[in-house]
Amino acid sequence: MTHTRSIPEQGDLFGAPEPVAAREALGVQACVLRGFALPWLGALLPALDAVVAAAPLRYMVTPGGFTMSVALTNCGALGWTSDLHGYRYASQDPLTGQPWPPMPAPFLALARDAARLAGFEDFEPDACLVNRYVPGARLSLHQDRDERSFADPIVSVSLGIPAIFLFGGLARAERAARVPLHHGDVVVWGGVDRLRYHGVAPLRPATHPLLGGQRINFTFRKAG
Ligand code: MD3
Ligand code: FE
Repeated sequence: MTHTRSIPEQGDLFGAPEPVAAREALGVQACVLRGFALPWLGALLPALDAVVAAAPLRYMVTPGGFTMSVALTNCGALGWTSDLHGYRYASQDPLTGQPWPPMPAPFLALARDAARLAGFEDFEPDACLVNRYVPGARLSLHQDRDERSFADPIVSVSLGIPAIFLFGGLARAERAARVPLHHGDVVVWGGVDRLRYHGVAPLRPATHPLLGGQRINFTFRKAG
């Protein structure tokens, strides 16, 4: 893949091409699409309510015996889970014994659209992890390595109160950049940036007019 992809454009009334979203580079193959999810909110929020009604947000335990400060659930064919035995993707929700709720159509459409804009055609996510942060919740630096292949990108959608995303390097010790993420921002990572260490700094108390005192993050992956 080249590193100078053309930005998809759409003409305005006067024929001048206009970028469809502000694309901010985070790395060679990582970028933030500021506000990209905002036009989708009317479809995303009711679909999120349906997912959480079928598969409630819950606090999982890590293999090290710590309870995560981030509550999570999943939709799609596969869902990420953690317990004392380890991390893995599973087709059933361990809490209900049922399959995870299906990935809502607007979730999938948004993820594919964002991936394409970032230069990754034909992204077919089969897993959407839903993370919920309240003030004080955090995600320590880690790599996403539980997927079968690292060839596909990861798309993340931020909603609600802001967070500082920590974007490190391929070694844990590398100093992480701090990237503020706001309601509606979408981030896409792939290729050479796929295995970079990343995390989320402890959330500061805040209130969002639609979502109250919480941040919701969707992470789309091809896990299987
Ligand atoms: C950077 N979640 O669930 S998604 C996670 O905001 C996770 O809830 C974060 O990290 C959140 O695993 C951010 C971001 C993400 C995902 C994969 C990446 C960032 C990445 C892979 C490489 C580099
Ligand atoms: Fe991660």
